[in-house]
Amino acid sequence: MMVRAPALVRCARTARVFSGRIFLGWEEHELELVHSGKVRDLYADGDDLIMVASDRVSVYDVVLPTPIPGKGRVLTQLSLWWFGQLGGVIPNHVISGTDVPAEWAGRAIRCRRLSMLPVECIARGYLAGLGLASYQQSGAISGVRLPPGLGEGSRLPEPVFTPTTKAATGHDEPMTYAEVAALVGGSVAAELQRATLEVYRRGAELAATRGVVIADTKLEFGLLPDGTVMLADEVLTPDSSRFWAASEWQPGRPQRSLDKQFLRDWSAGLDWDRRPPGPAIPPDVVAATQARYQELYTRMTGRE
Ligand code: Q0Z
Repeated sequence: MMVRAPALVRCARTARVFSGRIFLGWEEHELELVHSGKVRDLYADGDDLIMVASDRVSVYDVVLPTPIPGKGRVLTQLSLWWFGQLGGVIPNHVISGTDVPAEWAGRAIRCRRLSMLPVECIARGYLAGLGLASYQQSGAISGVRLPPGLGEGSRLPEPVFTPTTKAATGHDEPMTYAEVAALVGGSVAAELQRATLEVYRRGAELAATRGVVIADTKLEFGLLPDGTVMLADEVLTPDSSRFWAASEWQPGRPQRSLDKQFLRDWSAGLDWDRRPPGPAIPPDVVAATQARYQELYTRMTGRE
């Protein structure tokens, strides 16, 4: 994990009382960096957390040295929009998309600190990645038998809940539903499965009306002190889900990524072993990728 000095940021959160009146003042204080991910950072601000999306981008799990301008804003605004759309499905950790330090405006979310559940909750509606590998080996994913004759990119008869472990290091391992229940208890496991499949169904259905296939998605959940299960982290962004153009979808071959295909096509032509450090991205590929993220956001939300 990358360790950085705490950021000194301006935060309008301090209430002070003078002669019976409350003043909300701008005051500088330190935020402690609690996690640094490949493309996002997580800070603590008192009891709250602030999730900050950067413009960093990864291909084949390697972060490239060149940022994609606007990517952090697009992913943050898309996630906030989905949290709003999905409020009736499950409560979420968002406190505010605007009460954040000015230097992170538009690409940070203030959220409630939850007790995170140690399960990556994945819903799959199409066969790709580890779901495809599992199907080809055993004809099943996460203990759910699938019909024969499916191939890469095939649509599943219905979405399947395919949870995995959250490994601190190394790779996440598939879990059966029974293993999730043994880990978090039967009633929480049932809620994770219900909410994961419902978020995926609603997201995929809405995306379909905009010409976008959401093949699968990974969600994270946490608990309030009273035991309420809440949706946390990011939701239905291209960093947590596979987005394909419906017009290009063709089962039986690898699908083209709606967001990262220009990066993949360009990097495939390089003499690079897909290990760090990654190569600098040329300006035309940056511009094309930036336009893809922007277009995806506008297509889904109707916003600029
Ligand atoms: C999210 C992550 C990121 C690196 C912890 N509401 C919450 N309460 C407690 N913990 C988390 C959340 Cl969202 C939490 N992550 C993932 C996010 C950078 C890692 F922005 N880890």
